[in-house]
Amino acid sequence: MSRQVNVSRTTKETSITLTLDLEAFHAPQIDTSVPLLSHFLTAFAFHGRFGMVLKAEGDIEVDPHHLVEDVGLVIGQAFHEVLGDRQNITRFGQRYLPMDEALVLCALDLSGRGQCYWAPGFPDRSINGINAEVWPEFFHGFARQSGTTLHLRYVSGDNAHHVYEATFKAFGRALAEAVTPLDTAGISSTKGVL
Ligand SMILES: [Mn+2]
Repeated sequence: MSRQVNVSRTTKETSITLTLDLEAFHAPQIDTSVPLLSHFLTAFAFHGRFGMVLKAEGDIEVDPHHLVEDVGLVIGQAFHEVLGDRQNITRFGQRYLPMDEALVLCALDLSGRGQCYWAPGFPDRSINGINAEVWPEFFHGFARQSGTTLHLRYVSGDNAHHVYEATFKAFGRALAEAVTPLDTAGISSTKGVL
């Protein structure tokens, strides 16, 4: 089964191209021009075992906000397209993920209804000049464009880098579970449609 898709999106603020392959994992090739975002997305792709080639540039001199949000939208669009009618997928995924003192929970449902529930408590400290408020924007963008019910919860952690890296890893593992094909044919819904 081939589950590969190419997505590109260009606006006056950002230009992004992505190749996503759910069947052929390779070392992530991520270049977003925001090294911290590239670092977190590499962790996401690696731990999700997603084949990802991502190139993104934008008006980061204004604020990395546009780029981070738009990368979330493009990754969300790629999952939306690659899953098609969402036949034969596990649908739900969840992961508690520790990184040293940090602990984060991600639980998600490839429901077709895009909404991110970002629980309070995540550190509001910036990392290397990147304001913490950009990170929920990534997940809101992904959830909206992919049609995913996405819950993210801060459990513990003092170090903002640990907390946000754990969040991206938890997201990768939970999403990997949800996209895993089912042995039994059909849609994972009693309504018969997602
Ligand atoms: Mn790190």
